[in-house]
Amino acid sequence: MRLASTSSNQITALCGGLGGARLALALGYLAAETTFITNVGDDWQVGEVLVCPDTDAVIYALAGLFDEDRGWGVRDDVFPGPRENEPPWFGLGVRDRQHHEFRHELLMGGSDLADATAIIVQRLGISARVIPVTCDLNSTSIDTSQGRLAFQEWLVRDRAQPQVTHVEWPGAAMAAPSRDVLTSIETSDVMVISSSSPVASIEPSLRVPGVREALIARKERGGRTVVISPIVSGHLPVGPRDTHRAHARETLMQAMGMTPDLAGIAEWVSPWASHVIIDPVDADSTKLLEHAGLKVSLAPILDQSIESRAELVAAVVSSTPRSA
Ligand code: FO1
Repeated sequence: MRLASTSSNQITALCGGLGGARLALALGYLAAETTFITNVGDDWQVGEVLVCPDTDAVIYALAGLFDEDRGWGVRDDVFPGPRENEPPWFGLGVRDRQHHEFRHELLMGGSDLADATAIIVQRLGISARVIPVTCDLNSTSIDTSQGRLAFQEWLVRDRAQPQVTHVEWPGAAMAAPSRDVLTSIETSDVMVISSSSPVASIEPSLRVPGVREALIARKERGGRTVVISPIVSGHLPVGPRDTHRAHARETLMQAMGMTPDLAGIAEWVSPWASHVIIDPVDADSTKLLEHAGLKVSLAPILDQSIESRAELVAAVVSSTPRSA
């Protein structure tokens, strides 16, 4: 399949970890002219080093290093076990740790998170721009039946089991968008939102002052903002990782008062998005999404074959939606 091309640097992606990595892989050569704005809600201090799972998933995917099976970290990495002062349940591979240590040096040397990320990206020979949405702290806090937990404690240590009463971003009001984030949202030809978890991966970025407003202004000007649906309701999760991800996504959506289905997605995105891509297995939800004012295209979302990825990207960049 031939993909429509865009002129230089005209795609901006607001993305989470796995969703961002999969988009980067699907975009192929178009990734080089894409700005990836990444979620920092999952960022987390492990011993001495700051780990940025969503930013790193995108970087690793762009560098051809991403472990697609695991859904995080570096492919073929080895895990020698935790060091002192590190949680035993959060594994850092050797290559992954080197990456965190390099970022740590840059941060200690006075770079902010965006500059450190740009240096890392350049060192890996990546042409795309990768910008953490903010250089300020904007961690996701999970209020549960067992008290307040950091996102990784809830997701990884406790396997998303504690009942969630509330999700919060205590740092959001004081966070400033990183340089070029708002301009990229305002000026790119195509804006694409790609995540497998709306609350964990996208909502933290929308809470950074100015980001949601920039998306709303873009929509009002008639700009194209395409959401790749984080939900494919016609597919049951396959295997324990997928089941865990789906359970976490649903739990967080419910805690935010969203219904964990395509109706919930429609309500969530319709104030700031113009288009939504759903998987062909969900074609019978087209009317529901159109009713929310969204233009709907059908393209394979979960299938990771070359053909399916090309079809997904064609739906993202095409100026006229493929009719559903
Ligand atoms: N997820 C796990 O389930 N177990 C881990 O030990 C783990 C370590 C880890 C290290 C670096 C990194 O970038 C991500 C890591 N993740 C791990 C994934 C991460 O917790 C989440 O999948 C993301 O935060 C969600 O986007």
